[in-house]
Amino acid sequence: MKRNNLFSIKMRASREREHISGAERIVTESEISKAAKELTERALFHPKGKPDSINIKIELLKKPPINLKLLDIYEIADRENYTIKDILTSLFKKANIDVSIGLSVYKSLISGASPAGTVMRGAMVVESRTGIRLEPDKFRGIRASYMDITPEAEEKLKKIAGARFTQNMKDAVVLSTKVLNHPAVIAELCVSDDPDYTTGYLSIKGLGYIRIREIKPAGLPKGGRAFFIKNKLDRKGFIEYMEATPILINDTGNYFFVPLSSIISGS
Ligand code: PML
Repeated sequence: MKRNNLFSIKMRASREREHISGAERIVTESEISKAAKELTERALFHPKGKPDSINIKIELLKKPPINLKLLDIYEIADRENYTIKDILTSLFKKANIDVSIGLSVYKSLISGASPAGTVMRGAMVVESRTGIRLEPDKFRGIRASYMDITPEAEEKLKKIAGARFTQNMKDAVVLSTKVLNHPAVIAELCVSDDPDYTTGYLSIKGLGYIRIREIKPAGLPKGGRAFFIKNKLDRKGFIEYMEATPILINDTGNYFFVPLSSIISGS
């Protein structure tokens, strides 16, 4: 289906100024009301509680979105055979990320990566060899925004994921596909800050989105994202891409439920 005159619609919900949830869509004019209703309901019935403020922002996209194919999704079938440290160590090696830097980024995310020890609204941006953080505001971080998946591609994703499909996963793999498409990014690590959602992921350039069950203990209200980058970065262009360039996923890849060893040996 041809999709002209597209609108970005974003929801942000908070209570006593503290962020509870956020989500966004890219839709045609005729889809705006339905999408606004769905996003409002998501805000109202979020596991983190009732908001006292819901902000819905609707704007016409100034430029057409770039179409991308969704990353392939992997789920570690034998997760229970390993500690989280073993899994992250193997995956950081696979991603060419210095393991001690990777593990220290993971620890920052699960303890609150802002200088105040709170959850950041955006992502840490980390040089993969030095560990230097490059986001201009270390309280806020860099937020990937303006992305969605077409209804046709979402249907395909539901088919390949089956019972493993969740709304959180869909939003996350769409976001990660945008993030990994930037030439400087080699990987993205994510731990949800929702205390009940304990599945996270590491996406690796050239491989895909690797879902990691029990990436954190249940009940922990901490988490966040980290973008691992190569040593050189045009910061202005990077922020413009992450925060302002629209991306629309129009095709999906595969969903693999496989042992860790086969993910590590894949290319
Ligand atoms: C979030 O809460 O924003 C992160 C969701 C991570 C989803 C991981 C998955 O289920 O694949």
